[in-house]
Amino acid sequence: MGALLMEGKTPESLYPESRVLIIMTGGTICMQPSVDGLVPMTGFLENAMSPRPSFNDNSAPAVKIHAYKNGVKLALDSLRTPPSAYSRHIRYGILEFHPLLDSSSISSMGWTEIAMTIKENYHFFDGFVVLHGTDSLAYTASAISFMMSNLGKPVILTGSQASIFALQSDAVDNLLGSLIIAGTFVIPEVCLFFHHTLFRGNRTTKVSASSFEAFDSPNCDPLAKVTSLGVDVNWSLVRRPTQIAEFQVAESLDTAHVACLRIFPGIKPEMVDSVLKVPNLRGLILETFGMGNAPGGVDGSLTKVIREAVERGIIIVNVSQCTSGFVSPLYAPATALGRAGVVFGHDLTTEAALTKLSYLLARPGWQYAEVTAKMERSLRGEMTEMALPSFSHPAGSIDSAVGRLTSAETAFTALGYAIRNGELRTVQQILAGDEWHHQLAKRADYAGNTALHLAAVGPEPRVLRDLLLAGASVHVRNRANNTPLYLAEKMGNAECVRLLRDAGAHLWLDNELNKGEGGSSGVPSRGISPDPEEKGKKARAGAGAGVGAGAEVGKREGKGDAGCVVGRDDVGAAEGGELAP
Ligand code: ASN
Repeated sequence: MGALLMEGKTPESLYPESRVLIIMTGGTICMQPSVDGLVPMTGFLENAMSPRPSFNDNSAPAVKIHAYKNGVKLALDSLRTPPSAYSRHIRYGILEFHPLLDSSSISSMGWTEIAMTIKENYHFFDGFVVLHGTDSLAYTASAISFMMSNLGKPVILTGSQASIFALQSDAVDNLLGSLIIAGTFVIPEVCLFFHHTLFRGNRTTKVSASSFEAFDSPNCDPLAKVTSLGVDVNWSLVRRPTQIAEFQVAESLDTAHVACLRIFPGIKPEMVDSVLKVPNLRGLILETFGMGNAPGGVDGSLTKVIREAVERGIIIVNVSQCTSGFVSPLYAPATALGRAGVVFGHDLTTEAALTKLSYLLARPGWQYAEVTAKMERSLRGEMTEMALPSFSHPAGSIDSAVGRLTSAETAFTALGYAIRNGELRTVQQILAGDEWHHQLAKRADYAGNTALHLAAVGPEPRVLRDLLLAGASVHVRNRANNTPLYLAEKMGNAECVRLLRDAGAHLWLDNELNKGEGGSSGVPSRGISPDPEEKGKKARAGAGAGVGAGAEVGKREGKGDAGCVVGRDDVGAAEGGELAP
């Protein structure tokens, strides 16, 4: 199916659009030479993206989209990409921060600004791309990953080693890859995309000052790779919220009272002591040798200095200077540090350790014991947790045949039946197996309906609750472009609606601005024609939940696979149920 091109008219497309907000903070990607060296320049949308066909299909260039900044509603110019390999356009606008920074100057205030901007705009976009300099990118990615809890949508940070205005640059690839992933896949993590690779942000570190392959994630495989065929997502690594709670942002970090110190051969205990005696210091990241070793000193004086600091309430976290591997009290020097009260950061990067400690120290009311305990556990996938023993249900322990199903297809079909019939126990048995079974909660059938879509129209809300707790995404849409919440509302499943909303689900706002200014040539309602009768119903439902009439209003064309009337005029493909909006 191709775009309908009419001479002299705005080209229209039969492909649906996703919507992504780009947040521009600065960095080389937007820099131009000046007498003072390279400096960031404003006007990225007009100057860098609009002239490039891969970022602008030249459809309706006047379309405005809404975004919020500090409570002010802004009308942003938007552009859209040509259809991607996933048969979607990505429509995007850019919010530029002032001033734009070289990322070496970013501080925790910048992290708060990024996180709060995403929070303000969370309900209006399918995903977020943050453009940022590379120098401190891994710190920012780590910091905002801790600040955000129950994230349900992709947040992708990227930048480039050469300016987008340079003849040879990595900027276009990095930006386009980020945009397509953010608008296509529900990867609900803070990620860093660079050189065709999507990393978990809090696992990254900048490994090259000049190469286009600037980042690595030495202790965690990439979440996705861009190949000539599309995007290859490693779904088994992707983390999802597994509690019923809304997206939240912790506004502040305490970076003012933490420090980082790299141990070197011959380091004097007095040097370490003077850092530990900086007034009001609350935490120190100690970069040690290999598996966590530091010179004890002939008389153990370094260990003594450290013990005294711990006794004063300073949290000292041991991380390795090596890029891969982990720290552990294996060797005597590391054991001595552990006995002195040092916390072992396992395979945390320095960037993640520093920002995690800053995040934990800023949580109101959290004391030493709580902070150190949280430091040793993974909060956002930032450290490798001890593998839990995986157990597959022994044959016979489950009284129904589904327990012995081996093929994913068959198991998913059985899960679907159980959900439709409200058989809670059977659903629990299927999901309670090993990781392979657990993944079923995230698959989709040929119509793009995930288990959550089926549960939303099913008879048993407790099934829906268990799926949410198993990590099912509330934001995935089926091929008709409908979310589980939309289906639950339409079926009048009040308890499912409540659970889904508690888990952060929301209906989509239509863009009133475009209705006003662009009329029908404005941003299409994701390819779905609103049915006037339904629209009234949605407006009421939406108003109660603090949102307006949704763009998810389905066209009454027939029964969708979820056993509910859904639209069919969308072409959103499904891949493992993970295709987003
Ligand atoms: N100095 C630049 C920055 O971090 C480096 C870059 O973006 N490649 O802003």
